[in-house]
Amino acid sequence: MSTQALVDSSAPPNAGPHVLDWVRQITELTQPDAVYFCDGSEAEDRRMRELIVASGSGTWLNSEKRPNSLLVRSDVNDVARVEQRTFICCRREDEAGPTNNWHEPKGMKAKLSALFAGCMRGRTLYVVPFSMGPIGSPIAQYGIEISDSPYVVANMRIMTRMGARVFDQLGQDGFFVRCLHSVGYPLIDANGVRRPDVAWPCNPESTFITHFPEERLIMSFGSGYGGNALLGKKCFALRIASVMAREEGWMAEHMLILGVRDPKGRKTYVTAAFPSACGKTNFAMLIPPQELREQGWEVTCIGDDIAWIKPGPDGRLRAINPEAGFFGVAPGTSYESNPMAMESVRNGTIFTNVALTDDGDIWWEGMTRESPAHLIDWTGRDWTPEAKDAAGKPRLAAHPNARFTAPAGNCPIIDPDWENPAGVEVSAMIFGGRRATTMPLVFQTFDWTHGVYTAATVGSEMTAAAAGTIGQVRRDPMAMVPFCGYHMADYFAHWLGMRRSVHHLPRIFHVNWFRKGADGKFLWPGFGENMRVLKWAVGRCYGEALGRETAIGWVPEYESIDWAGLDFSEERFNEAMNIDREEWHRELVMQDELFMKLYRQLPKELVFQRELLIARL
Ligand code: O2Y
Ligand code: MN
Repeated sequence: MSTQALVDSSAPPNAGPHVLDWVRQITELTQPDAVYFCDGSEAEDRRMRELIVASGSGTWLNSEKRPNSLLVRSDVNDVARVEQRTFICCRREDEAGPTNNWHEPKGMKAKLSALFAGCMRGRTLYVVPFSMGPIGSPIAQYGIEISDSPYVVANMRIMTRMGARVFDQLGQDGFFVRCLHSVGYPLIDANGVRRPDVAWPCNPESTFITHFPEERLIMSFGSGYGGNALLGKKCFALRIASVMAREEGWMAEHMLILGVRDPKGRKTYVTAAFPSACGKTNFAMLIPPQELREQGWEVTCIGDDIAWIKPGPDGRLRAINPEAGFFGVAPGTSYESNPMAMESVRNGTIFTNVALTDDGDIWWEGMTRESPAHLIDWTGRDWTPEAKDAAGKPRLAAHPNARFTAPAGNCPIIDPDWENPAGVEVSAMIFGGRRATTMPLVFQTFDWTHGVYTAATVGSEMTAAAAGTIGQVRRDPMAMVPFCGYHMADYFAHWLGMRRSVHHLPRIFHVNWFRKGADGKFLWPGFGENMRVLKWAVGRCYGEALGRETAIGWVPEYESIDWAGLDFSEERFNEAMNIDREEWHRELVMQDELFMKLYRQLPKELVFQRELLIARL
């Protein structure tokens, strides 16, 4: 069949000519056997899941324990985002900045065209129309992902608003981000010779995750996993959207959004940015301690990973979660650490690289205190608690980056306004990293500029503190280093510039749940107890909670934190809140490393902020 016939025979009547043109062009390039336009229906989802099972990578879970849920095992070489093969391809290298891998667009396109040529032979090309954010929202954006992976289709249906309604929204010429993806494993070669498929096709040697911000185009080749393949998430909602946001005066941030309902019934929305693997999903679904719940405190979840934030008609910042699901890390998630995440994965969930129990359910390290006596591990092998790897170390049943893809609507504490097209008003923003020393449990910055400086210098320790020295700190400003589609210094300037278009700026806080005492143990219990810090922060937004001015910002006194139900001594609190001048001087020297790297374009206000802090200390 001709390309034109392949596309036109399966296109829905509401797909615009600009959509069809692009699909024809990609069909011509990739040479699939069939083209299929996804409608987003339940029946279609069932077919996709059946295809995943038929491919050998998926297994239906016990339908009584996990209705409509799948376990999928990826190839062992395709298990995580691949930063070293992720590129920003804009015309000028200094637009991408020193924290991104840059490639000149023409050369990258040539390389990719060769890879994509014929790469879908023997496969079906799926056209996946999707919306990031509630369809019709003034903050939402649309995309179309072309992919040859049913796993991508099924995950995109959970993570985005996917389906034919998006074509109505696009009309005849509406803008959409072009997202092209292939697992890079054609079943027929250029000579027409066929090869059998494998359970999880991928092409790790030729993997490229590329972004063309000027064209609003994403091209991803060779990986079927997570952020490499579900292009709505990191690629679109952060790397491309950050560029769009800068040009259009809004913000695309690596932030969770939660709502805090206080005993007066007042609702306050807070966003928070922590680097990957710092417990963002746990904080987004926090259950306050019983004593605070009894007072009437409640947390609701809007999103666990990404926030799009725009000045509303009243000049206040309003945020949406552009996603519709959670792509959460499974290991460590339990009814103790995050009961709401556990409830969210009870049905309709796709689990990737977790272990399978003998009764057809899932398990991962940290899910229960005791591990089952027998499992099938994430690679499909028998597993017992005594299992060892080749080096004689205990063998993990689930991959450390094993994931669940669960609909956000499954979360019992999902906020009633999580799909409000107007978004929710942001009153506070919280930043934090994983710091064993230096950073107190919490402080409030003095103003927006000081807040931007604080967020721009967030970091996490890479190694534990050794005797007499401090572990090296990896800076991850606003937790955006892996996800900002342009120069980080210009990104800081954009943050500073938001002052001009926003009338009532959110309060900015810094937290550190990971400070350690002299005994090497965490000082702060974390998890639900973080509500006590959140309560203080919310109180600050209304001028109701007391703060003491210090060199680094406003801090709570022991009496300003609600300790109901927690035995936490003033001494321990003072340790967790200690501001040690020596440590801060070292911190400021280390911050210089980041500033030097970005110096040429760094807004001078941030340099002044650092000098002011030195003077105050
Ligand atoms: O390994 C991946 O592809 C996922 S990385 C990820 C997934 C969900 C939310 N956040 C992240 C992250 O790295 O920040
Ligand atoms: Mn993330």
